[in-house]
Amino acid sequence: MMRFFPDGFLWGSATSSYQIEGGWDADGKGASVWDAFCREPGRVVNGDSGDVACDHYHRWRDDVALMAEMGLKVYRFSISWPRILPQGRGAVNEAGVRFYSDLIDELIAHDIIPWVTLYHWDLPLALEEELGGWLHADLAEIFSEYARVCFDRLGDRVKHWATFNEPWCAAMLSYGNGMLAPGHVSNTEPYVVAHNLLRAHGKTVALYRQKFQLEQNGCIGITNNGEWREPLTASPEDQAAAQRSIEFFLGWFADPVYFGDYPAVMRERLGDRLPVFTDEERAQLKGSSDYFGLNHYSTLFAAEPSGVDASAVAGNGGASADQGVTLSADESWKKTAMGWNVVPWGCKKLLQWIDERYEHPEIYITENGSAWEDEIHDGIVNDTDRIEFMQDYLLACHEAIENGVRLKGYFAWSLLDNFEWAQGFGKRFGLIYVDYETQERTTKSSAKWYRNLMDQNAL
Ligand code: PNW
Repeated sequence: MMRFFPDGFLWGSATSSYQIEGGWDADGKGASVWDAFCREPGRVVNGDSGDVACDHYHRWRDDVALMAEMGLKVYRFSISWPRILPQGRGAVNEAGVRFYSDLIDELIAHDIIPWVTLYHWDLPLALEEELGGWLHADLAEIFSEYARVCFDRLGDRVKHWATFNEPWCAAMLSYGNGMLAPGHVSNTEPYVVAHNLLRAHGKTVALYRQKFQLEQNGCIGITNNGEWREPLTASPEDQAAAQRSIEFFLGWFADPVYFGDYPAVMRERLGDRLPVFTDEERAQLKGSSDYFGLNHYSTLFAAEPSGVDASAVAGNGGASADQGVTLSADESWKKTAMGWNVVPWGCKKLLQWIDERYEHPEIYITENGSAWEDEIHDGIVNDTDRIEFMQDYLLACHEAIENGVRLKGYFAWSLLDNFEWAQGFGKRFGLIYVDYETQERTTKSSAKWYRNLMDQNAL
């Protein structure tokens, strides 16, 4: 049986600047916090860095040709802020603007829609050193000025913008458990950082809507990451724990964007550690996304902590104990090379949860994918695990659509094998295999399978 997706469904694939570009100091680019972080011993597996990565900064033309060959309709990528503004503010680096401008022209020439994220974690190092990065309230204004340059120079051709990629990671993994740059460990900083990211988002969307949207006729939103939390048992306590866990994860960022404020349960449990929005900020935030961008990878069980558990709660970051939820996995679940659980029905349940809570928004899955121990033999990468993963997650998406969820697009993470942050180059998420010695690209079996799916608009 063929399962068709709605007409106009957008099929694509995604990358981010630091993970693929390389050219870390090319043509006037400033350093980012990731350039510095990778140079700190012990931060990244193998001492890997994105100095060269997939060398996309020099190979972009060939990479667009590969995308066209694959049949992509959308290419989601991010702009490196310090390539545009080497110091984070002030003088514009024209060579940086030209790189993205040329890339966008090339995509459009191949009928590929550019979907542009303004921030995928590579903060200009100067802002970290001068102001303390996202801990500083001024970053909201400074970010919106950077965004203004992008709208002004590229917005004539870019019709799909996202302010931030996964602010949860930028708060919890960068400032909570220290896994991502700048590597702070704290149970107060994530809430301050998240607050400033949200303020920056609200300000930037207001700017776009007031000064650019009418003329440029594009849309703007934010991409959040959300994992599903399944109640471990049917008890009311475990059900409440699962709901609380999702609100602490996804609601933390999506509630302000849809309702203008944080979930009540966060205020109850965090008290003064959770900053307060001004009336103006609340008004700016409410309704500040034209679509619901979702990155989804995995699922865990959630339970009310009991006994010894209550003081040592398993979780996702330094401040993760704040939610007061015990997370666990089912032994029988298949795991990817990242150790993440493959649970397609969790994707369907999360889509339905979002549909209900946020009043039936248009949703785009801006990332979904999996890492496996891919090997190349005689020029072939037969990544059947990845095909099975995509097939099963897309079946779950299709069921959600049949149940009324307004899912409008799906972007596979990732186009190319790339620099997987603290994991370095060891984890391969790509539809295209990259030999990092020679920079040779080899289309994996999954890319051919995906091309067929995109062409038919059906599973
Ligand atoms: C996302 N987690 O990161 C990012 O947007 C990508 O840059 C990244 O390569 C991709 O997913 C795969 O990791 C995540 O711990 C990092 O829950 C960590 C988590 C989720 C997403």
